[in-house]
Amino acid sequence: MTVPQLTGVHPAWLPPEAFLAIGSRQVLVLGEGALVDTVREEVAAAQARHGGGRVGCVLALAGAEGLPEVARAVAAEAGSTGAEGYALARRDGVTVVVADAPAGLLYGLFHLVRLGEAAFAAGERPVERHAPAAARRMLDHWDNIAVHPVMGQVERGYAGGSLFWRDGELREDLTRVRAYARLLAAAGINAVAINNVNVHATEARLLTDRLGEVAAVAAELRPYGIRAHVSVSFASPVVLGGLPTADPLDEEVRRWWAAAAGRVYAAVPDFGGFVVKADSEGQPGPFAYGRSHADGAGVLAAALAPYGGVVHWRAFVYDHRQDWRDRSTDRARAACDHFAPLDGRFAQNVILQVKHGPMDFQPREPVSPVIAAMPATKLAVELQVTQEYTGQQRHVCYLAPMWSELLAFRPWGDGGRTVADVAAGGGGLVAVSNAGGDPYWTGHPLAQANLYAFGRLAWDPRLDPAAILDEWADLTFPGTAAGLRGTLHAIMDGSWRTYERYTAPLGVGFMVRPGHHYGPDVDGYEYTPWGTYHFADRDGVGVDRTRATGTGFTGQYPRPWADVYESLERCPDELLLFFHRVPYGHVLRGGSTVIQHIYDTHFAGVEEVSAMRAHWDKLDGSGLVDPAYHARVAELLAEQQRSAEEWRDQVNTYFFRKSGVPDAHGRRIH
Ligand code: BDP
Repeated sequence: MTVPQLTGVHPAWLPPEAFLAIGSRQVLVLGEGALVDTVREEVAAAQARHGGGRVGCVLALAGAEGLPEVARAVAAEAGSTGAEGYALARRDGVTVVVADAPAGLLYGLFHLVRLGEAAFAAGERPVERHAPAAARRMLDHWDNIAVHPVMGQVERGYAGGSLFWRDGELREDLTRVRAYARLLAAAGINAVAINNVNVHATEARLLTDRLGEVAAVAAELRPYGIRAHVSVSFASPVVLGGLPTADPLDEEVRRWWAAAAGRVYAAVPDFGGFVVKADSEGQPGPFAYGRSHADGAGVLAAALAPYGGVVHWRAFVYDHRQDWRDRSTDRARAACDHFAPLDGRFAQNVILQVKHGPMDFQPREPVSPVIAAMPATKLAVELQVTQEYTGQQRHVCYLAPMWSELLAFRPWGDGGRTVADVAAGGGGLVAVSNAGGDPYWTGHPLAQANLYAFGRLAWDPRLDPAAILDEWADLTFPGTAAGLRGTLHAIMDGSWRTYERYTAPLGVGFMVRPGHHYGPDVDGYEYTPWGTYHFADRDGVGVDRTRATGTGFTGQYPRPWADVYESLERCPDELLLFFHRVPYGHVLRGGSTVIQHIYDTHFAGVEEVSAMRAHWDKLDGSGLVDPAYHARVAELLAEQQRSAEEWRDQVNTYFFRKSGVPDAHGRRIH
C-alpha cells in the first residue's frame, strides 16, 4: 500500500500539508492488519515530507504487542471501542489513539489530522471515545461504463466522467480511485456502490464477464476500509443467464442468483452486496411475476446471506406514467403504499433504502413517511449529494444544513426517535455521490464540502453544519483556512436557503426543465405523466394532500405530524404548497401572503447571490486560494447569478400573470 499521489488533480481535503502536525512528530504505530498498514503508510508519508520529530504519538490496536504503558492505560480506561471506533487521549506528553480494530485506528488517524496541532497541545487531554452512529455509511455512484445517449456517463453527474471507467473500459490507472477512497475514509464513508441504479446491458455484466472490474475497483477501496457494492438488474437471470424468467420464487432463478453471488465472493471476498432499483422508471422487478418486493428482495438476500452480504432494495417505486388529468393519484403516496404493508416481511439482510423525501430530492420536502411506517424493517435513508435539483454543481448550495435538519426530525413528535436514530438502528445513511473525473473532483470546487459533510453527518448526525464547514476548510486549505473561513461561511452557510428562495416556492417543488432538470420551467412538468404538479391557476397553487379533501397523503404520517400537516394553520410555511392548495391571498404563518412571499423571496434570493459573489470577489489576489481555483468559483458564481435571475423572473412573472396581484413594493415584474 502506498499513499496515492496525484498530478493535475486538486487534492481536495487531504493535501500533504494537512498532515503537518502529525508528520512533524515521532509516531509509533502498533498492530497488525491491512488497515493498520494503511495507517503506517500514511504516517510514514507524512513524516517523510514533514521531517518527523521527537514529541511522541502512539496509534495502536488495543491488543498490540509492545503497547507502551501510556497507551495501555488509555485503552483500559476507554474499554471496548467497537468495530470502527477509537479512543483518543493525551497524557504524559504523548497523544494516544487506541482502537480494538484496524478500521478504528484509521478513523483515529484522520481524527488526529483534523485536529492538527491541537492534538499535540501541551497538557492532558482526557480520554474521548468516538464511534460512528451508523454502521453503514455509503455512497452510491450512478456511473455507467458506457456513455448513455441521454444521461451521459454519470447519470445526474456534474463532475465529468466516471472515476472508474473511461471509453467503455475500466481505467488503466486507478490511482485516483485509491485517492478517492482515502478522501472518503477521512470523511467516514465505508461503502461505495460503483455503478448506476439504472442498470443497462453493459453494466449488468459486472456480475459475469466484467466481474474482474469490480474486483479491481474493490482492491483500490479496500486499503481505506471501503467495501464495494454493485447495482444489479432484477432481470439478470434472463439477460445474463438466459433463463426464461426472473420470477423470484422460481427454483432455477434462485440457483442462478446463488451461483452469481458465489462467483462475486470468489473474486471479491469482502464484497458488500447488491443495490436494486426494481419496478421503477422502467427497471424490471418482481411485479412482472405477480410477486411482492419482499419476495423480490428475498431471492437476492438468500444468495448473499452465506457470505454476509446485504441487499439495498430501493423504495423509490412509483408510477411514472400516470394520467396528469387524474387528481386522485399522488406520487408522494407511492412508496408508503407499496412498502408499508410489507413491513416485517423482508429478509434479515435486506435494507430498504428510502429517499429522504416522498418525491425526489427536491430542495424542500417533508421527511418520507416510510421512515416511520416500517418499524420491523431495516431502513437506510438516501440523500443526494449530487446536486440534481439543487443547482447541479454550478450553484453553491451547501446541503449540510438541510441534511442536519432532516436527520434531527422526529417523525413521532417530541421525545420520539429522530430520522438519524432510525437510520443508525437500521441500514444507515446512503447518498448519491457528486464526485467524478473533474480535476476538482466535484465540478464546483465548493461542492466538495457536501461530499465531506455527508460522510461526517453519517458518522455523527449531531455535528453542526457550520463546524463541518470549518473542518473541511481547515483540511482543504491548510495554512490559509483562518483567512478564508469568514468568506466561506458568508457564502455557504445560508446557500441552501438562498437556493430555495429563488426556485420553486413553499415546498411545491419541480418547476425545473424536464429531462436535465437545470434551470426554471414553470410548467415544464405540469402536463406530463411524472406525477410532479403544482396545479397553479388563477385561483391558487399547491397540492391538496390532506385527508379531508385531498389525496390523503397526510394520513401516512403518525401523529403529531399527520395533524400538523393536515392543518392549514399549523402546517409549516416552507411546506405549505406541498400539503395544501391555497389562494394567492392566503396569509402564511410568517404574516405575508403567499403571492407576496413568492415575490419577496425571489427578489431576496437573487440579492443573496450577488452578495455571495461580492464576498468571493474580495478574495481575488489575496493569495488565500490559488488563482485557478478562485477563477473557477468566480465563473460559476456568475452563472449562479444569471440562473437565479432567470428563476426569479420566470417564477415571479408566472405567478403575477396567474394571480394578477401586483407586488406590494412596486418592483418590476415582467
Ligand atoms: C431521479 C433521477 C433519475 C434517477 C432516479 C433514481 O432523475 O435519474 O435514476 O432519481 O433515484 O432523481 O433512481
